[in-house]
Amino acid sequence: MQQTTGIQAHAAVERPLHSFQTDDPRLRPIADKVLAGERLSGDDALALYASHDILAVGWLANHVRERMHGHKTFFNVNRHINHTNVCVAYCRLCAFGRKKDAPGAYTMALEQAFETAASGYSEAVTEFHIVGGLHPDLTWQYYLDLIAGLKQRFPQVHLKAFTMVEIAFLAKRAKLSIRDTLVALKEAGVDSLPGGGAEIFNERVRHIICDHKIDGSQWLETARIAHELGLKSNATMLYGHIENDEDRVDHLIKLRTLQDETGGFQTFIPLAFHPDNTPLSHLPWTTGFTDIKQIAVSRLVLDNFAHVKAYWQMLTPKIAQISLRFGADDLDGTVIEEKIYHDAGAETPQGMRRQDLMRLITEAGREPVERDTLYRPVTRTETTFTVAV
Ligand code: V47
Repeated sequence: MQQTTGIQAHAAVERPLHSFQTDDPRLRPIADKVLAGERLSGDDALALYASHDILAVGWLANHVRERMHGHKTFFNVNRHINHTNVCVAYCRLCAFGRKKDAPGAYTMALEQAFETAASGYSEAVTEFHIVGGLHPDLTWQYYLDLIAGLKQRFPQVHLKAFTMVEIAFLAKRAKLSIRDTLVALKEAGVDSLPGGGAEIFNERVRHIICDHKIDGSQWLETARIAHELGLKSNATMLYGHIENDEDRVDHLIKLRTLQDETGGFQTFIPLAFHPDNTPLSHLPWTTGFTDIKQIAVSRLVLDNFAHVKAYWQMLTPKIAQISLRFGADDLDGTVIEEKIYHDAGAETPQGMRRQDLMRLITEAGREPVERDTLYRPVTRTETTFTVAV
C-alpha cells in the first residue's frame, strides 16, 4: 500500500521538478516517490545511504524541506544546564560521565544550578536544556526541587529536561512507574523532553557502546508514555561509530513508526560521534560527506517529523550551515555552555550569539525564525521576549 506523508505542505519554493538529475540509477524510483509525497521503504533508505551522489540525495531532501518550511530556518535562544557529570552508566561512547570521586567530577547544589541558569537568563533565553549523568546518590527530591526551583525563578522559560534514560533511572530512584515519574516531573514544571540517550536501538551495537543504559524498546516505550501525557520530546541518533547502514535504517524506521502512533516528536537530531577521550578513541571522526548525507537521509525517511535539526555544536557551524540546503530546517540555539561534546574533543565554540546564528542562516539564503521550544515564533528585544501563541 502506498502511504503519503502526514505533515502539511508549506507554500512551496518555486523550482521546476524536472531539475532533478542523478548518475545513480537507484535514486530514480526514490525520486519518483519523493516527488509524489510517498513514504520511502527501508530498502529505499539503504539505497540513499549507499549512494555517492550526495547532490542528488541532497536535492531530494531539500525538496522535502522546502515543501514543508519554504526558506524558514528555525533557531532558539537557549542555555544548557548539566547539573552533574557523575554517572553510573560508564558508556563507551561518552567522555562526559565520571565516577563520583574521579578528577573533574562535579555535582551542582541546587543554588549553583539556579545561579548557572540565571547567567543565561539575562540574555532572555526561552529554554533551559537540562540533562546530567545518572548519579548514584542524588535523591528524587533533588530533581523535583531542581525543576520546581527553576520554574519558580524563571516562569517564562521552557524546561526541556531529562532524557528517556534519565527518566527510567529516576523512576527506579523514586520507586514509581515511568508514567507516575513523568506525571510528577510534569507537575513540578518539566515542559518537554530532549532527544538524547537514543543512540542506536540495535541491541548488538547498544551492548558495545552503552551497555548499562535502558534498551531501545524501553527508550521508545518511555517516549510513548511521555507523548501520551502530552509531553513533547525530541529524538536523536548517534552515528559514526560501529553501527552500519542497516542499524541506522532500523533506528529511523522505529522512530517513524512511533511517531505515526503518537505524533509527539518535534525534531530529529542526528548526532555525529566524537571519539576523543572516550574508550572508543581509536575510531575515526565522521567526515563532512557522512554528516551531510545523514541529515539528508533523515529528512527523507522521517516524513512525519516536522523538523530536522543540524546541531552546529557537533557538526561545526560550517557543516551545519551547508546542511540547511541538504534537508535541515533548524540550527538549535545559542546553547551558551555545551559540555558533552566538548569533553569528547569538539573544537566548536561552547555557545553562539543570536546574531551569529542569524548570519549563518541568511548567508545560506534562508529566512531566520527565532522559535521557542514548541516552534512558536518569538519576537524580542535583547533582554525580553514574546512568544506568539
Ligand atoms: O545522548 C554523548 C550524545 C547526547 C558523545 O533534544 C555523544 O534538542 C557524540 O541529546 N560523541 C546528548 N555524541 C545530546 C543530545 C541533544 C543535543 C542537542 C539538542 C538536543 C535536543 C539533544 O549526546 C547523548 C549521546 O547520544 N553523546 N557522548 C560523544 N562522545
